[in-house]
Amino acid sequence: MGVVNITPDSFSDGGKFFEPQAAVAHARRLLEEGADILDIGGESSRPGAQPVSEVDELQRVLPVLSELRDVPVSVDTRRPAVMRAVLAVGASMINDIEALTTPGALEAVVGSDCAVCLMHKQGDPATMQQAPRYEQVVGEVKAFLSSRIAVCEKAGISRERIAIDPGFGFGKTLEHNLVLLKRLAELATLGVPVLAGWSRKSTLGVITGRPVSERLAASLAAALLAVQQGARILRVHDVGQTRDALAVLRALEKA
Ligand code: 7PM
Repeated sequence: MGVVNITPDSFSDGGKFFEPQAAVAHARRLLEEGADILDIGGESSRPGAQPVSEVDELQRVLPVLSELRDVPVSVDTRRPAVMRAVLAVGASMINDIEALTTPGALEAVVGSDCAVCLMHKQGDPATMQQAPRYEQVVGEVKAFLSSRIAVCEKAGISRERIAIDPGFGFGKTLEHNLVLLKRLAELATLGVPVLAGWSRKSTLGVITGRPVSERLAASLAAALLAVQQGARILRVHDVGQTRDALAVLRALEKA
């Protein structure tokens, strides 16, 4: 899954893809590099990001989405009205960091055949990194995702449509993120594909001491480790390089 940011305050791209045409061009490049699906978002979930109005979010996402009707596109949004609007113009997946807990979100997706990504987070983006606390992080994340799968199925969203995500960096310390990565296979036992997003994240900055522009090697290492623990979808900025790293893993599996 290739990340296409359309937010002017996007943390790793400096807002340079805000113009719809630039975002579409970036999306096309990620597809050429081997992305199977693109994740586009008009509201930054970065801690401390400026809130974006619903109208602004739609004005950012819809022009890009309508240029990408021929390819699988996931839309990163928490708003039911945005979900309905993007599904009406052909979005393939809703990537919701709230795991469809917002009132009206389940109803917004149930009538379509889109895929959904249910992500775990603790707290809200503005404050979630201040003091994340868990008794047992893997058990709590797994129980939350399991209950959201059950709620979705009860609402009429079949399992085949669902992916789950522990939400690396979303209300998690370095240690929480590492335990979740080490034991990611335990989430895979829930029986739906696991999505992992480590690309360029600040946890990798803590581990390596490097700024966001220098986290490619660490991102590739984390991506491979996630796949070794059962991840099926990788949310990444650097699609071509991730493809190459995965090719080495695949070659090893065949040997
Ligand atoms: C700070 C925290 C800055 C997170 C930027 C981010 C994920 C996501 C994002 C993820 C799913 C980023 C992120 N991360 N959706 N959206 N899983 N499903 O690195 O890990 O772009 S935003």
